Amino acid sequence: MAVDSAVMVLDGAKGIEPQTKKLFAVCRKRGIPILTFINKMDQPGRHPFDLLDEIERTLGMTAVPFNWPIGEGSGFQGVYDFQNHHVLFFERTAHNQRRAPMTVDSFPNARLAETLGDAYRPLQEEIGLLKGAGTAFDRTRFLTGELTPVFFGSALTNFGVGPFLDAFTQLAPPPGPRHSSRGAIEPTDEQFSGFVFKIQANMDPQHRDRMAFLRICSGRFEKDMMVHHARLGRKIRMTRPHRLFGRDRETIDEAYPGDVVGLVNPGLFTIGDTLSSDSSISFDPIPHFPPECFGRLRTQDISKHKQFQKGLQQLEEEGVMQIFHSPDQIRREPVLAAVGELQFDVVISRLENEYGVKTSVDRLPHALARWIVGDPAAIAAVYWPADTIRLLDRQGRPVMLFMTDHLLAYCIKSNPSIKFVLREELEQAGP
Ligand SMILES: Nc1nc2c(ncn2[C@@H]2O[C@H](COP(=O)(O)OP(=O)(O)O)[C@@H](O)[C@H]2O)c(=O)[nH]1
Ligand SMILES: [Mg+2]
Repeated sequence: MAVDSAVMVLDGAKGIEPQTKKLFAVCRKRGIPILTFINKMDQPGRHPFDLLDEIERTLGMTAVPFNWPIGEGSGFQGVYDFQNHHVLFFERTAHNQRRAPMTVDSFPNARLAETLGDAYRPLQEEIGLLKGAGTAFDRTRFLTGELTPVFFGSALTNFGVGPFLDAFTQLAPPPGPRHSSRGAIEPTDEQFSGFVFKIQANMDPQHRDRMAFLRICSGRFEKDMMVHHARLGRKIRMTRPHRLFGRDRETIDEAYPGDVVGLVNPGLFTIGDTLSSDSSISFDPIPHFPPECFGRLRTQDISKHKQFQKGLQQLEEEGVMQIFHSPDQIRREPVLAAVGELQFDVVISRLENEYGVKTSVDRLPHALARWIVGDPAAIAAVYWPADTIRLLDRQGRPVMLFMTDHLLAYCIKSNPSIKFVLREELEQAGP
């Protein structure tokens, strides 16, 4: 079943991590409902109240627990399920063997007290506190992303995952409409439409091909159908469509709204492309984050120049990072622009594993990038402060790196005749 909903997985010891916030921002922008799974309850972690509080404070979402952990770390005994009024027992031993759930309709409960021992009293108190706090589940607020149902469990030991997925299929809404140049496209619309939301190279080391992931928005997708490619302005044939699950892929004959289809990508697709049987449709662009981390990418393998360039181009097409170059030929190393620190490691390890090129990154202290738009003569005449770096993107458009908001604001103020824009603003304004 296809759904329009996201799962936020938190580490019970770490809570909200920087990448969680970024992904959350995407969901917020699109009003996608979020279910939360707090993982690793079998290990020492933070108190559940502390975690709920962090979700509410940092993400501004009401967090409503659907189950509640009993005991913590090595004393973790299971969860109390508020919906079904039963306790699911966690068993550390016995090859995942599960004890039958115990029905607990009300508290206090003598039988449960006896079963849980020392863990009973805190559970009873915490459930009392939750009842008192009185945040009830509200479907409307869930659908608008203002409220998230929260489930505690342990993925590694497959504890609480099944009940979570059951709740997910119950709660998550079916695929909704998507905004396009011609207004909302409903999943029930007859004309086929979809958009590319992800590209990945070398998914399968045996095939070494690039896969474009197409999300179907309306109509019926059929193998070998001819569709209009909005950005290229021409028709293409949908050959070799795949269904992907983890590392497995199988070819398919048809697909429906909400489904994701993998297309082997011979360089035809980029993220955000619209495919449709109606040539007048073009879906709104996919939002992306401005880069915040920059570094010069060095390689010692001079002999691998071709592989190095190919790797960089493919990783940039996937949206892993962006590549900038110096306008003069003195500094040859490209500058990587990434949304998070982790992406540098991804680039280095993928260049090595998939393209056979060893690299390293020298971090730059800069934190902001802006495209410079204006009369070329005016741009050439700008006096740039010493801490800025002048670069070009792949299309040869000028980009400046700044270390601080303060310095950027200063440059904007001293150069009223030119514009400092984000990539999104640049692309919305058209080429
Ligand atoms: N004890 C325990 N370890 C887990 C659980 N889920 C994942 N891990 C382990 O945690 C490590 C990091 O995985 P995880 O935090 O899920 O991935 P991340 O998304 O890259 O942070 C891996 O070694 C996993 O096997 C769990 O429920 N319990
Ligand atoms: Mg982790």
